[in-house]
Amino acid sequence: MTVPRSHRGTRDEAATAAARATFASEVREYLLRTPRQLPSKYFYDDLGSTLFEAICRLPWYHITRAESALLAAHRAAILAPLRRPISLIELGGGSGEKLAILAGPPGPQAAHVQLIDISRSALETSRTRLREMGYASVITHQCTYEEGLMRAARHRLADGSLLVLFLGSNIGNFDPPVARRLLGHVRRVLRDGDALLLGTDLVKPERELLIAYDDPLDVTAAFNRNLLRRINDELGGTFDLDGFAHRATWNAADSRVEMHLVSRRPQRVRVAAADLSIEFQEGEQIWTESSHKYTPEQVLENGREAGFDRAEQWLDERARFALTRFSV
Ligand code: AVI
Repeated sequence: MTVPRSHRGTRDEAATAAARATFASEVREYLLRTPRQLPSKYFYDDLGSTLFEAICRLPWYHITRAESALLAAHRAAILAPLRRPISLIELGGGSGEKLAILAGPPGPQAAHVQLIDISRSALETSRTRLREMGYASVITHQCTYEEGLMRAARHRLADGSLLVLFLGSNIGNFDPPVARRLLGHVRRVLRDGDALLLGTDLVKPERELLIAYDDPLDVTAAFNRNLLRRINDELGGTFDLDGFAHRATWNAADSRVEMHLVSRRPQRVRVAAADLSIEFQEGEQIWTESSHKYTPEQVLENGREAGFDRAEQWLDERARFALTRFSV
């Protein structure tokens, strides 16, 4: 059934209003926590996604380059065990650059591609790139990973195998128990002969970690503060962006880099759509992101706990990055 254009407009507006209401209620819930927090998934509006693309090109942020090099070097080995035709699902792929390395020339390697992301602009960029590479039909799901996985599993090709890509160390932005649950979710949509390809940033010297998340060009600081700008624009917030400093710290006990926004002075901030009025003390922090770092063994162990008993791992020893294929 085709939906008339006017009805589609109303449906899109309703979806946007619902997304905004969820954003407002999560901003309220997280800012009222102790310590104050904001969910990192809200970094990725159009400007946030563009700033993240810039971060990926910074000389101090090695994840993207290390992973792309591993994909290019081991593409044949990664794809070899998979039965053709291959159905591909990518979780949170950003601009689709890495999917392009794996699935691109000398000819489309996958017969069917689906992308899952909460960022509309990331989905569009990735879809355009794939179309240019000859992928006629690319299905996008703008939703959470769990919901997207269930929807996408229904659309896979009936024969051949399914490869789920979870790259860029996106797994690191989840707390370890949530990350393991997510791997379990992926495992449950896979059948015999399917696989998950997981990119994970590894533990490395603190100095290298900190400069990756607090770069001398202040791109990461802009990425972090953009969340406040987004709250101002979309939820009627009154954050003074100059009133908050970017801070990155290494939490060795929990093996994670944390990003915070630190109030430079006492100040009151209101967020109309979240019905909030908060008094910040000087030095008070909003915790905006955790980026967990693993050892190669921990990555394998997480996979085992999620129900994967076969794995192959490719490592970049210099950048300390792991690509792991978990097979069913
Ligand atoms: C998307 N994610 C894996 C990035 C990371 O490294 O945790 C997000 C990021 N935050 C600051 N720089 C990059």
